[in-house]
Amino acid sequence: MEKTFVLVKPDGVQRGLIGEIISRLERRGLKLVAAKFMQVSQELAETHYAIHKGKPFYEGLIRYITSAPVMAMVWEGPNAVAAVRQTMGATRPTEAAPGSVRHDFGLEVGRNLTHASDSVENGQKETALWFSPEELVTWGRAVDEWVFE
Ligand code: IDP
Ligand code: MG
Repeated sequence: MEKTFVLVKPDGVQRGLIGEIISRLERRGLKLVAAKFMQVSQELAETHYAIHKGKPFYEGLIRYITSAPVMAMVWEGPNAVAAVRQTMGATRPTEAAPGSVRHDFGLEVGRNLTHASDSVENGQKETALWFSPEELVTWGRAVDEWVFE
């Protein structure tokens, strides 16, 4: 089953939106397989966002993601990568679809509340970066057959 890596960023944590965001993913039918509340180190932030190094917003992005704790998670489901990106909404909150997290709770791209992997490959890479294999829980959920065809 496809997995994707998700972060509730520091603004989402500070604003008390961890539960709201988890609730939306649960309600959608996605399955939680790992979760960790943590302070992000400078090193982890730089590795995670290496692809953005050199961009004008990079320094601010690193400051943002290390400014307060985050909730790091891995979610599983059919098309989990696309489903979670859709639930979060477009990168810029003013372009995010109504009903998405970034639309419903955000205004600025630099305070857009969440991260979600943008491909299956990056989902695997980011999961391996943020979690050790033992931290991923394989479990059967009673409603699985009513959510997964
Ligand atoms: P994504 O989070 O939707 O995948 P990316 O383009 O990968 O978006 O950018 C990573 C993060 O960098 C964004 O979520 C946002 O927090 C920040 N970011 C992207 N573009 C800008 C910008 O123009 N100004 C400030 N921050 C930005
Ligand atoms: Mg991205």
